[in-house]
Amino acid sequence: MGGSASQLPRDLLGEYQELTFLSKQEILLAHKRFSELLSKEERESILQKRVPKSQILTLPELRANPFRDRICRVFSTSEDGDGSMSFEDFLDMLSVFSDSATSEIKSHYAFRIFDFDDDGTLDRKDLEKLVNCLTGEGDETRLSESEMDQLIQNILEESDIDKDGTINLSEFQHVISRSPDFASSFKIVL
Ligand SMILES: [Ca+2]
Ligand SMILES: [Ca+2]
Repeated sequence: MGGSASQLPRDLLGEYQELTFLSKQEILLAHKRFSELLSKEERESILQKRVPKSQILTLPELRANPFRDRICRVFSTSEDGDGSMSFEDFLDMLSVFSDSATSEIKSHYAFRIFDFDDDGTLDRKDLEKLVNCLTGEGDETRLSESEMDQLIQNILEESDIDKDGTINLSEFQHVISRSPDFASSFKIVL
């Protein structure tokens, strides 16, 4: 690493510590990793720059995540909907996926990530995509149509308390609260 990378100003570091679940060390590491995604010239003004989604997805911690596209989409504040991230978007993402984030925050964002069409509720189509993300694209692991129907039926029976055929945020959080492993699995650590 050359010495030309810009430093994070002290007052901003303090502000980010207050606004996120991240420690000082985690913020500094995030700053380093984010600046490595920028060219030398861009590093001079890191806080004004956005990194394209394709670059963000080169991070091994995200590349391995089946929900990587949705994660970029949910945390990106880009008005073009292109999933590009500013440094603050990047910090928000790491904050939610950190060990210190509450499981309420985590489940709130998990819901948004799984809500593929961003309409505020998980319907059969969202659940189908969710299951496909988890099983992978391969023909061998993919569920047959009847297996998929059965699985979605089971998921809805478990979670759709008001029986309207979809899972809303509070129904989702209710299910998540019964699964103790969720918070520890919803994690990205640089
Ligand atoms: Ca939806
Ligand atoms: Ca419902």
